[in-house]
Amino acid sequence: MWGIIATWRMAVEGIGKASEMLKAEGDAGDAIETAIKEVEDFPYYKSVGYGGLPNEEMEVELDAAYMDGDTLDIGAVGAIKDFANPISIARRLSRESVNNFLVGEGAEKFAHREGFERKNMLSDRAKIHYRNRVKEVQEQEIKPYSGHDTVGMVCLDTHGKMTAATSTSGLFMKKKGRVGDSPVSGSGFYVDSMVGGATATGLGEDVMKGCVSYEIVRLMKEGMHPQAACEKAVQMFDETLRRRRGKAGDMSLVAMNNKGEWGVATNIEGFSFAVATADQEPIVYLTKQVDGKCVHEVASQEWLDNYMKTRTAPLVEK
Ligand code: SD4
Repeated sequence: MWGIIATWRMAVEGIGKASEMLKAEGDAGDAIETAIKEVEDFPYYKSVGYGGLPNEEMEVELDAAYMDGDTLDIGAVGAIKDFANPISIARRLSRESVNNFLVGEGAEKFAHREGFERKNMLSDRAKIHYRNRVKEVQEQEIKPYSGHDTVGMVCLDTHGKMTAATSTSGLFMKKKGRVGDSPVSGSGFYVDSMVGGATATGLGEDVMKGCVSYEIVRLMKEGMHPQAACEKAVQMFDETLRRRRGKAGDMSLVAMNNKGEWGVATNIEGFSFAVATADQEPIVYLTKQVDGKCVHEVASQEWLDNYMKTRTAPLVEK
């Protein structure tokens, strides 16, 4: 058995590439890194890698993480600038015995010394988005910009090895130095090859309050199916936040266990995700809430066409 699941429609091309590697009995680490790089390199996704939306100071600061579910090795970078593939730097850091999570200048120094590709990650489109947003956002509380989506993946290879990985430009207009849940173990991701893995997208500040990815893996370890584990963890934590704080930020999680079974849960409308396994070609699903329950269905061709059209449409400066 092999499988890979990822947050958001944008992951599907990467998942396609990873599938070919997994089919050929490739390694879950190589497959997930390839898949995430594909998303990082695509200029029209404005929330991951090149083309990602900048912080308040118009700088693109990126967060990424990699976890090996066999050894439990973790590598992560926070608020790193000017490198093409943060995921590869995170994976490289996972092989160090200490200093596994580096931020800002320290992360950049490490990446430079290790010979990772430098790149100015601020695209012209992102500059237009920034200038437009400056006009809108003044004095408003910063929320994850709609369509501002972290890519998170969980992967299982034919050898039974599992990995998890994330990559994001975080919240649009975040403060310089702000780091979200995505590079934080247990919050943005977690994986244990003996059980399974989970990964999150949404408001990092809230996901971190509940270590939601770890909670899902913990529930799967108790014997729950990934779908039941995702539903329970997301629903309970969403309720907890509403009860204790009066509101809950966006929170969407996907999970896969070491049998290739998967699940999803979200507290928003219209969350998309992509899955491929030995039994199914890469498919994009969309979620919707029905009677308070999160259900998912295969995305229609019309939805898929419209997705790309809106992502690549010409941008006008307001
Ligand atoms: C963060 N979780 O930095 C990320 C942002 C995100 O959909 O996933 N937005 O908080």
